Amino acid sequence: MTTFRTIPTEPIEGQKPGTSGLRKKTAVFQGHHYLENFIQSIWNGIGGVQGKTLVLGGDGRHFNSQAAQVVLRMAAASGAKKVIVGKRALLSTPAASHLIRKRGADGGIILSASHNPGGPNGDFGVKFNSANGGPASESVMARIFDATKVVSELHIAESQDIGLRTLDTLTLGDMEIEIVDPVTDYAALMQELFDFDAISGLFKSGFRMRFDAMHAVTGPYARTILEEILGAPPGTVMNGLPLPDFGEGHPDPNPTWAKQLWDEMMSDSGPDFGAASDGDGDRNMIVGRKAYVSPSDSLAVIAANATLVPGYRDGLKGVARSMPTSQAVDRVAARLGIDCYETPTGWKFFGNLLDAGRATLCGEESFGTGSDHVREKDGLWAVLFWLNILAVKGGSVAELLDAHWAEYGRNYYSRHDYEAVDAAAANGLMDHVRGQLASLPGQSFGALTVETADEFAYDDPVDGSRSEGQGLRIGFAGGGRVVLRLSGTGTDGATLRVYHEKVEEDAARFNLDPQEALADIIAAAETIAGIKARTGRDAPDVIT
Ligand code: G16
Repeated sequence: MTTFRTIPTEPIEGQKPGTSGLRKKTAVFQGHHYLENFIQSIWNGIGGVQGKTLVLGGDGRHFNSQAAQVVLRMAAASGAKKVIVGKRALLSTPAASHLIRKRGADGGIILSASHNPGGPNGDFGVKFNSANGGPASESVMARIFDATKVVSELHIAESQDIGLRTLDTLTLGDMEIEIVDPVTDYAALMQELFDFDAISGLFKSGFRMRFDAMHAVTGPYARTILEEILGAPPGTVMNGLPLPDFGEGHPDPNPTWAKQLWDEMMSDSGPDFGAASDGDGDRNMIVGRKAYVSPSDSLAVIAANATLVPGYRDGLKGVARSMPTSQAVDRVAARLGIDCYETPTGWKFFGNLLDAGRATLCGEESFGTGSDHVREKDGLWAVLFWLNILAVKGGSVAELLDAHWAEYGRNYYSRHDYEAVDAAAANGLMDHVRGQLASLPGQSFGALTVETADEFAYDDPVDGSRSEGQGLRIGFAGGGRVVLRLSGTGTDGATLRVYHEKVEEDAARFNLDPQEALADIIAAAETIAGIKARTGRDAPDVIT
């Protein structure tokens, strides 16, 4: 017999969701009523969960299991009909999105702080996804935030251990809990979209790959799909065991944090293909032997070759990219004669375009790529897309990139991150640049002349909503750009992101180091923003 309790509570300040849900230090989430207040506010903000079916899972980081128990006890106490939960409370973000859609659920809770470090001293996070399987829209998140400011009581079932270790169907009060294998449905979806015979053939021919799961949630997915189903040799997946602290690593798939993979790929005897995914499995990094593929180029290559892949054989309805993402995909869209949408940073902005059938592929410079198969970015999906293209076309990653640039030109691109900067200094820097926007056009910085300067605002073409303050952008004659924005996912001070892009049409200059190719754009950004003086940093913490 389950007992339900109503407990008085007080609003807790600062529960404002960022780019992707609420992210805080794990210890903050473990504080008195912190998690409970936020979950209750989700229920209150979405009009309750009475009679609803939800999906629940997380990336396995420290506090994942305990938090999942709290969510289940609070869903039951508020009258939810059913929760479908991954075994051991694990689900990658794209797998959760798929499950919400496949089962026609009303939404889902994903316990993850994505690529942020985990463990008792790391970060924890809670995301709420809507019935379309995607991150809840800005307006829903605003209602949830409003609810955090007035929450006064918590409804929760009495503490108990709800075993999530075996596939089973349980009840908690009147609520059904269905425990599912986290991998099965997702693997079946991948099998529908990609030519698994061609990819197996590639592995049989001796093609060597390394996939770095970074001790995060994609380990079991990658082992099942790459090694068991597609026949890649055992050991193809490295760091495949999910650990609560990600092996003390930073589960962010980029050249800095996936260093072990990076070093292997940059050696003469490296594997043919390398890839990595993040904490919750929605990001990806693609790298060939001595050939790094920037996320923006990856999106462009996928778009240009999409019809080689069974799930996309009929062509693309349109593509979308976040504003700071390079314009390489725009060139492909122009050639294909399809629309290309420019949205603010945050996967939630793609949802309407995907639902309305205006875009098939979406991507972000922050190592996110995906399509209308789910409503989240999808790390392993991108890896399989590349494998499928390579299996059909033959050749190496470097050759594929060279051929792409030869056809479309190259958009050199690099993002510089300054992490944990003093928040007042970071805001001061943004204000300083904002103050110059009106006077920048016409000014020259070395050989570069500013043509446009503004603060990006997005008018959603589907629902007409407007999102302002989405990044400062400065455009130079010839197509180069600098974009500056503050991250909405960090938990320490402020993270300044400076994005640089330059268009190169001269084939003799397609193989430069991006930092060298972008040197004049980087210098102009420094002159305009005074980054070193204002952040007190000599160099970025992370360059991607
Ligand atoms: C989240 C969002 C992405 C966004 C990224 C970086 O990714 O889902 O859409 O591009 O954060 O955001 P910011 O620049 O504000 O830090 P993830 O993988 O962390 O969920």
